[in-house]
Amino acid sequence: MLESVLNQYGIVEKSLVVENFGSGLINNTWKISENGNAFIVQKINTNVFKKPGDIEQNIDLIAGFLKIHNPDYLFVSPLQAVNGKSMVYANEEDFYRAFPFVPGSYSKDIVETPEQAFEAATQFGRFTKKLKGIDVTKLKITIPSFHDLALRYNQFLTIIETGNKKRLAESAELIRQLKDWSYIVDVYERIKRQSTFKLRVTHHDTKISNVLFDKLDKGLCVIDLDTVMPGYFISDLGDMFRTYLSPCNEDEKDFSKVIVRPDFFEAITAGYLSEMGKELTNDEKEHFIYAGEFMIYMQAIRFFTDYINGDIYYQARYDKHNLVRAQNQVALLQAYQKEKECFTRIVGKYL
Ligand code: GN1
Ligand code: MG
Repeated sequence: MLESVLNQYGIVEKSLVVENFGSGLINNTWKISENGNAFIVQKINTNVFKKPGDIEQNIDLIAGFLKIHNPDYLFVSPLQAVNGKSMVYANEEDFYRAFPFVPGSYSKDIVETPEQAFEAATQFGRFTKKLKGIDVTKLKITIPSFHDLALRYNQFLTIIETGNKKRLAESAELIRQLKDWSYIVDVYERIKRQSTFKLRVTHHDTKISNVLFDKLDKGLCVIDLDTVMPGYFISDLGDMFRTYLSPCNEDEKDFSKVIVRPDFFEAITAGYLSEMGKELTNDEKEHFIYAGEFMIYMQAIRFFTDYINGDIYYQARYDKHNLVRAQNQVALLQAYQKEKECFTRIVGKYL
């Protein structure tokens, strides 16, 4: 299959080295190397991205805007296939696209140092800032209601009424805890009504593996732009808190290892605000710490809903994998909330 995709990009070299690349749960990604040249090829999950053409249009719109307004910004555009399109399909329904591999770049799955967190947060802040001025209403919504916490919460309420009774009975304590946090949804409902919260070009998947670093560990650019859509800054900032603060990720089963590191919180804050500090409104600044609660809570609900649904969205590698992920995120949110006073002091230094 991959061979026919590569052919459509005019790559026919026989001595290709094909490696799996990255650790995403949704799309499949490979690195293809041939004689010192390298490409990234990605298969789009069309169960999640129902209209892959929309992704292509968004990337074209962004690339066009940057070319005029910020030509020096490093933006990795998809490669054109022989037929001139940047997306090809094989098997009638599977969509693929390819990117040039940025020479000397590498990506990482784990944030090891506060400096790396600072670099990543600077990159995601810069991405939104460089796209200031674009008409966000022209961007396609590649996943409808993707970070709409109110909708996610309603899906959770529905599934706890209609889902698998045995799995629900075993999860009573977790459900109680998730319901106790419903005030996080109320805050979001208010945000949606406020004109003081701006819709900006938002990445919506700010995990560390979506940043390219150079050999000196400096951030180069952001990648994986499928979920770039209009959104609130709390999505991007909050997902960095969610994924960089703890030394372990959402798959960790030993929840005593799920802790939050204030020095990493400070690094994210400093990096993000170095780009976005002058852009945020006062109301947005007041929700800086809320961003983490918003994203961690939403992810807990999404994993749990999928677990009760029979693991149809997130690839589960073992029976209770999505339950463990949900419990892990609950532990993370508890640890996060314990540090709120400390976070308030840190944010006060930068805002
Ligand atoms: C998915 O596939 P990946 O790792 O880029 C998900 C994110 C979640 C994440 C949790 C389109 O991202 O929203 O935060 O898993 N992406 C989509 O690991 O649902
Ligand atoms: Mg992604």
